[in-house]
Amino acid sequence: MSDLLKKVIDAVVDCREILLSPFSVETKDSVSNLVTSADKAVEQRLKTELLKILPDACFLGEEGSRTEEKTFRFVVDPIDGTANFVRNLNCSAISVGLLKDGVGILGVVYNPFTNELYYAEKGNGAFLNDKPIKVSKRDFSHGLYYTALCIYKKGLAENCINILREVYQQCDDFRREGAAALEICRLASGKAELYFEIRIFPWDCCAAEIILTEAGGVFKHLYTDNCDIAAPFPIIAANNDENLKKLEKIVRKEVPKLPEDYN
Ligand code: LIP
Repeated sequence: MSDLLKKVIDAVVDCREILLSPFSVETKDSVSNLVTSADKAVEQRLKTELLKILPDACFLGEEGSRTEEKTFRFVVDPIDGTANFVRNLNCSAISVGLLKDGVGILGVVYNPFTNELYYAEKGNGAFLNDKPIKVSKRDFSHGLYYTALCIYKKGLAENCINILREVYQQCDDFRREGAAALEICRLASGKAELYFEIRIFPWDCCAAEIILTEAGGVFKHLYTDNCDIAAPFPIIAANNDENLKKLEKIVRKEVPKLPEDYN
């Protein structure tokens, strides 16, 4: 493990006590879009600590922290699965990805409630609690499909339901946990095979994308020529190329291009 990865992991795990302490809750632009004092405290702590570790980097956080663009960029979701966190469902994670020229080189996803620590560094494999992880070899018909119905833009739910209906007829079963970073790490650790989310933000999936690809999985941003590094996009992911292609065909049939009211 590189010194950089170890320092990033230490900074993430050091935020554990914030998530285990009392917090206050506010709503952002919709009743479902919550932010807590813990989200804000973790984001501020990580912005300080990560930029100490790598002063040449810039920072992009879900709760609004954003510094001037540089070659290296930390992309941080202080609490992925905030709605779960507010309800004490213990299915939330701190997610830190590091990009170099827009390409993922390091990812850490940490659920302090279950002490699950996923991490990866480009070219060095993926790990869960220091044990190597790999995607499964299951085919589509035996695949477990993770998806969401677009909580922050429920007008897109119909598309997601139509895709779910089609995938469900051809896969084994589906799951929804409400924390993209952890769900994508389920694919990386061989516990699930398929993932689609119609509208996800970079901080939700940046770290998990690196962990999944280092575990042998595949990940694809659809319809994106976004120059805005904080814009949402649709993603698909799978344990192998064959399953990804099958999933992509179903998705593109229902959503051939970005929907009109997407952003
Ligand atoms: C959440 C994601 C989840 C997605 C939700 C939300 P947040 O992240 O992890 O998978 O479906 O819309 O984006 O907002 O709790 O950090």
